[in-house]
Amino acid sequence: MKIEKITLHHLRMPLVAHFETSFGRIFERDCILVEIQSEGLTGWGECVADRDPGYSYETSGTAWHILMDFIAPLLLKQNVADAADFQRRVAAIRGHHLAKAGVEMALWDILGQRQGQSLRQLFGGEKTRVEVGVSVGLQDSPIILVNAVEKYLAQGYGRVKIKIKPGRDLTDTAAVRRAFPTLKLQVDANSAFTLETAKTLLPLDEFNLLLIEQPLFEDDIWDHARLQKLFKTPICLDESIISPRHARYALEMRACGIINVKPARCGGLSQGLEIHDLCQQAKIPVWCGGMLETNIGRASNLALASLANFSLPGDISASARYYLEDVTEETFTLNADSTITVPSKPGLGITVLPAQVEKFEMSKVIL
Ligand code: OSB
Ligand code: MG
Repeated sequence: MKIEKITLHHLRMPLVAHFETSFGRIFERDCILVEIQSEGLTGWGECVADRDPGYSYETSGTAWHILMDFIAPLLLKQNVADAADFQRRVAAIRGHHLAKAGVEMALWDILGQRQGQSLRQLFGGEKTRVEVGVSVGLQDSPIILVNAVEKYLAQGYGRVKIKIKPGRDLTDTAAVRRAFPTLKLQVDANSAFTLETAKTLLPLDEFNLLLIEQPLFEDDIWDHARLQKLFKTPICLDESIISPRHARYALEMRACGIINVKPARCGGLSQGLEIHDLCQQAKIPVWCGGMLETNIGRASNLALASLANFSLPGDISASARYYLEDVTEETFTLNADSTITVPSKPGLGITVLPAQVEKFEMSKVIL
């Protein structure tokens, strides 16, 4: 693919309701849409770096800089064969996985369109509908949390994740478990505990949770291994897995029983696919995490989650859970069996609406 033009769009999307994690509360979600023109085709990608460096050190600001000043110049006027070729070209740029992943997604979109194949087909995914759940942020009280969960259950979600942080862990989880004794339930701490403070979470073992996500520091696979020995409930790593290599470390150290695959965190869909395969061989289940994406990133997540070893429900909710208005013609809705249908049209299988992009655009640059 000859890369003729790259346009970056910095968007700020108002969320339908605020979203709070252990690192903060947001009312709007930033992202950078990467639009690539190649031989008569347009590919779209979504860089999920947020305004603040809460989840990751990357922000929409750093990603903009890396995309504009380092990644784009390596690609413009070049003939990029595929995702592997792209990764070779940007290998000298250290880190900045979220920035790289936004571009890789757009390249996959073009590749699929060229070959008349959906991303699911390109990836060899076998499922045409994927099981999904909803990630519920921290609420102002356990009662409000139970009400929020109830609202999502009424919408048909069959699996719920709640966010926890020190002081808002056992009581919140107990309240939800008491209200919904058989619900598929899991918790996510987003690195808010230490090896010492995480010992206060031991009673979580009595709540029949699917998993406990990322209790400790993002760079601390070793302490997660020590912590996993204390818990019956599988620990699931999110922030710690920044490459297939880190996935291998975690498996070899038995630091977790489950991995949350977010391709962006690992530098792109190709790394997400590698981690899927690695875990499949090791008989470790994976599931697809979410970053409050627009429908562009959601289409990509659905295609990835169609692979066989994505055997737990993903954090891929219906469009309406996130935004009142999105940037594509398509709207993703929840099927009655708590699944979402994987796009089947070539590439990402979505049509971006330029007027919608413009509506939420903070800045734009054409390279
Ligand atoms: O840790 O999984 C996380 C959103 C932003 C940053 C980190 C996380 C999340 C979520 C939301 O949990 C999942 C979704 O997109 O629905
Ligand atoms: Mg997480």
